[in-house]
Amino acid sequence: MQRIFSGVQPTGNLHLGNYLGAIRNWVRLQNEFECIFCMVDLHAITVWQDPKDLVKNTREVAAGMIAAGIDADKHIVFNQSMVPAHAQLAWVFNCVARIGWLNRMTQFKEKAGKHKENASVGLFAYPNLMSADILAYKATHVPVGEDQKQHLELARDTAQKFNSDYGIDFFPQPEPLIFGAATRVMSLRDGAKKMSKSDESDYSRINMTDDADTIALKVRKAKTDLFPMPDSLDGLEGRPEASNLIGIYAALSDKDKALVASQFAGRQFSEFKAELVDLAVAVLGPINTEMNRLMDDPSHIDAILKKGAERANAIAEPILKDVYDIVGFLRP
Ligand code: AQP
Repeated sequence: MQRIFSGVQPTGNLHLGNYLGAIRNWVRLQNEFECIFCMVDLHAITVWQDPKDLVKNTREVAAGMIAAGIDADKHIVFNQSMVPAHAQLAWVFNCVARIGWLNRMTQFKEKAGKHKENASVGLFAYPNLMSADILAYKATHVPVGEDQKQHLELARDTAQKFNSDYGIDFFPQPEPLIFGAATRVMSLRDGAKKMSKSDESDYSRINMTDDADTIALKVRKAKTDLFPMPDSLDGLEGRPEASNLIGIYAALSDKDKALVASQFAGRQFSEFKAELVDLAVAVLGPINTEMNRLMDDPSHIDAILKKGAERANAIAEPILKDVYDIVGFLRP
């Protein structure tokens, strides 16, 4: 069976973008693939995290995934730091990948901002750790949002260079799985920025922990323009906020965006927003309830993660050992 690896950073505020762009797709892939889902806590600390929050957020992401429908009995759910092979293989890849490759990564440029010299070395080397995440399991497929496509290309290049440096066909070329409509959910305050956990404004996103009233308030306050709803996608040109809200409605209802535009053609945004609230609450409400139930029992979540880490280790450790043999590390 083909194998998927994918991860979420436990950086708090798991949101609708993470759900529509990632977690919901993973739920749908569970029948076709052997899946490995990871709370990537090593990635999270590339930007400083409060240690107590990191623990809490790791459990919260696990709860969110399971509440959304990830089957942790059938598939592997764990946190990255519990499996040493990620960091160990990342070091090997630090020595395989080229600085020039990493210099081209747009996410580093965005996240480091103007003060690149002050960014952590980890933030720069982040893509090599991501390559290790995938290749430590010889994953064949990686579901990625638009924002991660470039990193996956780098993982493919790294796999290929490792194979050619050592003259062995060892790592597969992982294939991207890119999904439709909601691959990029934008901020509710600014249609040009992606919805993000780290956005300072809580009104920029719908969190998976938000209750119905909070969702309603955030959707009502979401930025729009003064024009009525268009009757086709052409009418969304230059209207990023309107386009985003229609995209969210389409993704939540599993409909085509053009169909949603025609459904609401000519109506006021206030009417559309009321229907969007109902839809968002209907989809997220049951997940929210289940997430809260799971988070009431942290020891249960910890037990799931521990078992997941054991299963992940059982796959990754032999692959790492082979890598160490290939590169010539003596293991007496
Ligand atoms: N706005 C988004 N729309 C669609 N998909 C998104 N993802 C993230 N934001 C959106 C997808 O969610 C998965 C997990 O993302 P991540 O936790 O690895 O980190 P990120 O991409 O950096 O997400 P955030 O929310 O913006 O976090 P911060 O603020 O901490 O950087 C990925 O598959 C991602 O594509």
